[in-house]
Formats: sequence, C-alpha cells, structure tokens
Amino acid sequence: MLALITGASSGIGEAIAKRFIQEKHQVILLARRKDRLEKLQSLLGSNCLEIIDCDLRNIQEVQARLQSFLSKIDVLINNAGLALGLEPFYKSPKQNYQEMIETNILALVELTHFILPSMIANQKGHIINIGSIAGNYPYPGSNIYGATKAFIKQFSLNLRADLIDQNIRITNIEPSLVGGSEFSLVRFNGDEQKAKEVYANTTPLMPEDIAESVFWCASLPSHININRLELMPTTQAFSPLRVIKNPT
Ligand code: 8X3
Repeated sequence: MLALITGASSGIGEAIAKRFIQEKHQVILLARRKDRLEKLQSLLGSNCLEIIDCDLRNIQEVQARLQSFLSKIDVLINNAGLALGLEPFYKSPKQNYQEMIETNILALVELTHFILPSMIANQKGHIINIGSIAGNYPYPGSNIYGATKAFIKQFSLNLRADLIDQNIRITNIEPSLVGGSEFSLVRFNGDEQKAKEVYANTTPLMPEDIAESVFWCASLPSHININRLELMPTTQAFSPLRVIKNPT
C-alpha cells in the first residue's frame, strides 16, 4: 500500500507513518515543518517516497507536488487538523475559527476532491479521516472545533453513500483524549503547563493507539468498510448533562 498522510510531522500522523513503514508499506508525508519531515524521512528509510513541506491550505502547491504520485496512492489519511482555544465562541478571535475551518474542513475537502478521481479510475482506494469524539458530543469550548469534526464525520458517511459502486472505502476515526502529541499545546497557544494538565494523573490514548486503529482499518480485507470508529481511554466516559440551579 502507498499511504498519503497529512499532518505527518508529529503526533498521530507520525505514528501512522511509522506503523505503515513497520509493515513494509510506502508513505508520502505532508506537513508544514520541513526539518521535522526530513528527520522522519531519514528514520523511515526508502519506503518514505516523498516529503511535501507545505501548508495544506495552499491547495495549488499541494496539487503540483502530488501530481506525479496521484495514480499510485492507495490510502489517503486526512489527519491534519487543529483545535485553537477553549473559550466560548463569542470570545474566540476570528483568526482562530477561520484557521480551524480552513484546515479541518476546506483543506481536507480540497485534497479529497483532488485525490478521489484517480482512486475512481483505479477502482480502489481508502480514505481515512481523523475525526474526533468532539464531532459526536458537545462540550464547553469545543464550538467550532467540534463542529468541524462533525462535518468530517458526516462528509465521510456521505462519501460512502456516493462511492458505494466504486470499491472505495471511507472511514472516520474518532479519538478522544490523545496524549503524546502537540494537540493541547496548539490548542492553548504554546502554554506548556496548561497542555500538560490535560493529561496529568490519567492515562490518555497515545498516538500509537490511533495509528493501530488506522492501520487495522486499512489492512482489513477489501470487502470490509469500517464506517466510524470511536476511541476513548478507559479512564474517560460520559458525564451527566449540566444543569444550572437558581438561574438569574
Ligand atoms: C480531540 C479530543 O476530547 O479534546 O479531538 O476534543 S477532545
């Protein structure tokens, strides 16, 4: 298999790349940070066919640099995405919600739209989107982030409906709390202390756990499509809905 992985320079994306390479598959890595991609490429060896250091939102550059690989890509792993801030929406600065919508939704849609015709021509392929439990359950401060992940979930399911006769699989992976990545550091704008507290004194999922589930979905026999896969650490579950007593 040849897998194109976005957001591949760290965390879940990096772990997915390592998992595919471990099984002697090939990868193309896309992310913004060239130095990190280069390091990862030298670690992964010759089955890392290409690194593409560019902002996924620059779809023209992404397309130009992917063109020669297009017909060979078996699996597209739409992992790039981010959460910015945890404040109520009315306090969220425009650049935060704009970047989340542009990256998590628009860039994912554009890349998928670019890759799909060659999968259809090949009559095979698998698109694996990294969604989130934030697309399934509301929580305070999740506002735009959760809404982008709900979009990804519904987009994944709707693609399945479109592609039923094309032998193309679509999967939405929906992780919860994942430690060992830069997710919270990015969410809290580089505040290391705040980011650390999210995972303190508990056992979160790790990027390797998500990579395992992605690889499992991709390596199942081709007549099986996992539509959605929601993952939580054993130390997390559901809370009662919040009720305000004596509202003013
Ligand atoms: C990341 C999981 O719970 O922080 O998508 O929204 S959560």
